[in-house]
Amino acid sequence: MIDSRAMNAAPNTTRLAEYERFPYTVESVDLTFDLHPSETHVRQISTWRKIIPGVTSLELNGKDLKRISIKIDGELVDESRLVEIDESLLIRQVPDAFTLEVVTQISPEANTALEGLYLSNGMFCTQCEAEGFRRITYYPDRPDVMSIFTTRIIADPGYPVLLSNGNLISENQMEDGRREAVWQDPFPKPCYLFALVGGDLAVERDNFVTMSGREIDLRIYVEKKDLNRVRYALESLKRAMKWDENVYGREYDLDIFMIVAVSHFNMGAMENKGLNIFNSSCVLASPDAATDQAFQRIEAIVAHEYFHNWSGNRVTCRDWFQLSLKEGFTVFRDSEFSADTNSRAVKRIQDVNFLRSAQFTEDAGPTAHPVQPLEYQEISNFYTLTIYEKGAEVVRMIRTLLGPELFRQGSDLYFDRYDGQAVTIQEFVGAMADVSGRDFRQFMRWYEQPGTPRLRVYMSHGSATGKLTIQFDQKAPVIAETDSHEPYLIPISYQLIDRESGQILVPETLFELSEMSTTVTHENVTGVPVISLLRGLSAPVRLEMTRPVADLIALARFDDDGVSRWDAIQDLYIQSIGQLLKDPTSPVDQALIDLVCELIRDPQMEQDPACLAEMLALPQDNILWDVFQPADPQAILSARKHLRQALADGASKYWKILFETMMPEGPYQPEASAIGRRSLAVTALAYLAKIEPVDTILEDLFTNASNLTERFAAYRIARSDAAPELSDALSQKFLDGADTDEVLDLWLSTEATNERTATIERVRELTEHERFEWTNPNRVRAVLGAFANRNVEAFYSADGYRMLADSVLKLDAMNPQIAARLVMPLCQWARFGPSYQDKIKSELRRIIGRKLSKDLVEIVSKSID
Ligand code: B3K
Ligand code: ZN
Repeated sequence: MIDSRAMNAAPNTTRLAEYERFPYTVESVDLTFDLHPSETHVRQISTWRKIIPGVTSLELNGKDLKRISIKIDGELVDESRLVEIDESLLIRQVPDAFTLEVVTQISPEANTALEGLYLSNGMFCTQCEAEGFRRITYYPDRPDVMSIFTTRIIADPGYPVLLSNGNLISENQMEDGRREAVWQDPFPKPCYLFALVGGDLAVERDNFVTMSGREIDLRIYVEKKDLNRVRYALESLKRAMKWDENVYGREYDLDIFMIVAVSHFNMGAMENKGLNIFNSSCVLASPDAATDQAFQRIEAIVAHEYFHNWSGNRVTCRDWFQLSLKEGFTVFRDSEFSADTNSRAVKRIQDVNFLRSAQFTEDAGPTAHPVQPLEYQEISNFYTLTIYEKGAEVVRMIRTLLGPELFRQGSDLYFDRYDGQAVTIQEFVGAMADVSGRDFRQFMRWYEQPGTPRLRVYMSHGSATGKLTIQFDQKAPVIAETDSHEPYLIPISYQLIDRESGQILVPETLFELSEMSTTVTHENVTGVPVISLLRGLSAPVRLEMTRPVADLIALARFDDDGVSRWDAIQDLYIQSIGQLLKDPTSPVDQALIDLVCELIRDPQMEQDPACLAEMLALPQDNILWDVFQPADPQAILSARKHLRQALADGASKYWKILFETMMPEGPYQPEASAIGRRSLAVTALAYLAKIEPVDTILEDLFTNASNLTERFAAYRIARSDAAPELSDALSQKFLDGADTDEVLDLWLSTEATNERTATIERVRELTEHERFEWTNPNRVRAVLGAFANRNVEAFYSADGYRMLADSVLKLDAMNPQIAARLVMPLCQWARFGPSYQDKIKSELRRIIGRKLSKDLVEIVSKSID
């Protein structure tokens, strides 16, 4: 047996409690890059001043750097004054104020981790957040060291476009034929916001006039083949700029804003000052190469990165424990932007669904952590759903408690007070406290305690007296030890409606639960009251309440809150799946089928087809696995299929007409109402395919579609329900037409997940496909991420786990961040029944027995002892 602990020495832990200020200020940083694929030289000239007396040495960070020279005030520093351990370089006996000159050599083409400076399809690009700058030069790689950066880039003529942050100062042709560009960013920034791009790129330009009348030059740079797919992102950018002025009073500050699309990127995008770098899949869109969902994602991500210019860049994080300061707030901002731009109800349903299915799972599992974590080994592992999505929910609750006007005053105060500084979450909440006079001490537990609190609600109603009592009990998250848990302040929005008529009996009320248990009463309540709870999901808690079927039906029929209606029908689906798990032959409750038919017929629903589509979608596996513990994924899968079939049969007379009437006609428009109609039409077609052959419809739809959303739907439904010949033919045609990477990824993920053909063997074949690349995270996510997260049948088997573990090990040597993400489904073993657990754990043990990156060690060792 291999001693894993010996192979993977315990990595250093960084702790919030040990935060110390950096003892120097860096007044300016001048960087010169001499770009070359395998030997790039970086010269840093920076000026330093000591701010903490008594310190005599300077600690910098560096990783995988070839050190060429280090000079202080023009003098070479002798090796005897240098101590290099892990990722830190100590220079001893430095003066109180000095100029540092560092020359390093790096190899962008050897950089498959995609952190620091690397090559993507021959283009030089960077990713520095969180700790990538240390792969470029020796520097204090921490967000609280802010400086003014000037960047000179020199490159061969094969790289005509040379970009960095800020304003272009000069460009010139050098005598040796090479070219040079100099950029200067006048705003002090931490090095994680540094960016550089060099390549042969095409550009699309536009401009935006700000609220104070300044004209901003907007540019999107892409590989030449992609120039016809940038317009939508550019339009989205302008909408986001306008929205941030209108809603937050925030104006853009530089004269130029650039976005660059790159093919190889670890996440969605990066908010580098004035030079956002995007995963090409999050910026490129055209009707024939992006689905409706991709259009909406692109709009949201363009906005998110743009919003960071204030929430993240102008006011940044003191340390990485404050990550949610910028991420939670910015996700909240982008979700409100999407809600204002598209359909508010649908956006909120989608966000709530995502939070519950993914963040709640994380918050109950081995990597659960507070929104403001206390410690980490590898910060890259903390770009989590908790930091982003739960962080956004916490900001949403602040707005709910304060109301929109005070919240805006708080945000104005925050930006004003801390402009140009690196601050903490406490300072953000402090600004909200100052404008409102509210005491946020108890509220801060949302940032401090991990886990999802639970809410139980008991109601009693005297029909004779009209007295209604509602008891709200909060319970500690399942992962927290009850005795260490302090009660949360939970904003509970509720309303009471009459079960028969839907009439509002008690209008929407916001109750702040601060104790473990509180009872509220309402007098003179007539009728049969049904409670609509946590409206709009007013707090990120789990509702533990078995609600009578009749109540849920009333909520789904009548409630005026979209989330609450959707939640009610989801609860009915869950109860129905529970029945099927107990007795797979039991019939599905006719009341549920009648409800579905009624919702389809409801003229009000016709106004909001996207909402109806959400209500017709069954709960995701993750949600069901949480409810039916310990989970049996294969049994749950068949119960869910059974319910889907019963709904398809039960509402059989509606599917065809719904499909035919909902599919929008005319030129493709990626706007909310057309997207909603298409989404309902496709949902209906998928149900129709369960009750009768739809091959002709699918073939027609595939051939005549004016857009990728419809063509993709035809192929996807064919893959699960058409005759095998048509299914194979459409798969081949879809691949033949996949002339962009994004369409290829849709094909790869469908082939890796569809119910009929996505066996493990098929998944392996996909990794051997000529267009698959292990070094491109988008390809890896499309095949292996989709397989592990969305192909229950093939993945939840010994061979499935082995295949994922093999892939994780292979990837870890190239790109640790991606390996650490991909391994997650294995780390959730504790949710499953014993027959699953042992097989999963044995793969985890095999992984931990190898020499691993610190990213992967942290994740795997947290999930297995
Ligand atoms: N701030 C970046 C994420 C960087 C992740 C580094 N591992 C994108 C975003 O949230 O806007
Ligand atoms: Zn962000």
